[in-house]
Amino acid sequence: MVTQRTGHGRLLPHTALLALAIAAIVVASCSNALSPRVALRVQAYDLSASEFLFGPDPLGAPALKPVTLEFVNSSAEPHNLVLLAPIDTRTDHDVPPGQTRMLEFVTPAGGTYRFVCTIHEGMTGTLLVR
Ligand SMILES: [Cu+2]
Repeated sequence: MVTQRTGHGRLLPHTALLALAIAAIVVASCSNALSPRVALRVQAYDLSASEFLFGPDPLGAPALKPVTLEFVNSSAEPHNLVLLAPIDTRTDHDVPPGQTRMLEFVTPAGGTYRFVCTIHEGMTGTLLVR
């Protein structure tokens, strides 16, 4: 009696745990593959011939979501978009006027994060995640 019960006791939890682990992996990979990426858009534009801005600023985004960020250079000058750590992703250095670049990343936890153009000192923006 006692031996049989411990025998079942050993088998069933392992089988159940294995099934749960497989189910968790399947659910996790499915939800990643199927969850649509959040579309964000930010542009660089000219305030004057020598003063450039990002807009919108702040740029809002949901926390912990895969996003596709479209960077549109609406300016007459080349610019770039660099999202600083912990996001740590960037376009190429010179995005010509009128061109668009796409960046993909997962947003961090709620907070404010800076992005900059490394060509123009002081050209910065804020990603507001919540
Ligand atoms: Cu710039």
